[in-house]
Amino acid sequence: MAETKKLLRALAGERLPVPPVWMMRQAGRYLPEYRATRAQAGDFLSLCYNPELAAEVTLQPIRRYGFDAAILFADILLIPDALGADLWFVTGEGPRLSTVTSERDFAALKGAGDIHDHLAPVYETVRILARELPAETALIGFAGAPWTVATYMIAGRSTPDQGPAHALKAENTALFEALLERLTEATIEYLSAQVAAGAEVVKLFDSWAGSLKGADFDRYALAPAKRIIAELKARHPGLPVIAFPREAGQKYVGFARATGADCVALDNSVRPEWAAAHVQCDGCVQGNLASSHMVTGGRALIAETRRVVEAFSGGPHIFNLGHGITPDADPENVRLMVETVRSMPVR
Ligand code: 1CP
Repeated sequence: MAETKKLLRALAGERLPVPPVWMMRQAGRYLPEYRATRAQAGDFLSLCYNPELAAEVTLQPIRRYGFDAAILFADILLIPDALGADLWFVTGEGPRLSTVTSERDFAALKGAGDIHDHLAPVYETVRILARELPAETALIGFAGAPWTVATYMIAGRSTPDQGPAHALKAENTALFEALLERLTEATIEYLSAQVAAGAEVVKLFDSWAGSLKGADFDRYALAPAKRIIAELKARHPGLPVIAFPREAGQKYVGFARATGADCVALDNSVRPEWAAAHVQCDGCVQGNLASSHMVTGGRALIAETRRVVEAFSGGPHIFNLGHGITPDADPENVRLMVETVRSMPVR
């Protein structure tokens, strides 16, 4: 049967007259219905581990906007939680974790194969979504890439420059690499279980890849992605993978080829015209409207949305933002973006 889901067609390398569209953090605080369900769950982590409510918030933006893809509602920090780190969220500030900076901390972590009991509610969310999503909507599972997750585990919180992780990498390389290895294995286990539960695509978020330079980027961003993708594709032949080495800059060139990713997601620090010439030549790209337009709206939103669609119109493209939508965004601007993408003259 010919594939009918537009997202899967783009990921298979097809250039579509109208690109599929979805949005990072599309289930989130800018939506009043999300805030209501989160209040019902009590707090953010309880929402992540409640399959019915997590499925509900995943579906909310699909009902509202008819996006071509739904992304599982969960968080990249559920892996450290499942490995036995303490995790909590401080309202208005973000995540806090117990830190891993010594051999003793590392020895207390669970093995990669021991995460599934803890993460069973997430797999149940995927099963509910696979059942309830409209036939034309693709289901994306995800995990954080090992480097990005390690930056939170080492620092115990979000850091502007990933300083503590860079310090451990320099001062105790063996421990740092052991942590990345554990995370690589756990990520393979976690994503593989999401696929078994019904995820049709997986995305690897390396949000802090941009702070790895030169050989460090190849060793700690590119190599783990390559290994995760190879193992997932061995276990699930034909599984499409989106990689997001955020702020990789010049390192976006050749990243898909080097890692085996079917698509690279672009942040908005790269010009779409440049990326069309240097990245899209290897296959599908995703991106890359600045999320600030979801706050400001108006003619600039329309003009920049058209510019992104135009720039990538020569090849396979998935329309998205360059990073997650922010809580201060206006839901009506999201509608304007989707309408603009879908009402452009057919190419
Ligand atoms: O208060 C709230 O309700 C929580 C806000 C929130 C949300 C909606 C957090 C806390 N996580 C999420 C969900 C989430 N996180 C999804 C769900 C699906 C969707 O996109 O709709 C996804 C894919 C993520 C991924 C995620 N979490 C990333 C990678 C993508 C990115 O934004 O770069 C990262 C870095 C996180 C960590 C995280 N989770 C939440 C916060 C506040 C943070 C820290 C972010 C930072 O360090 O700046």
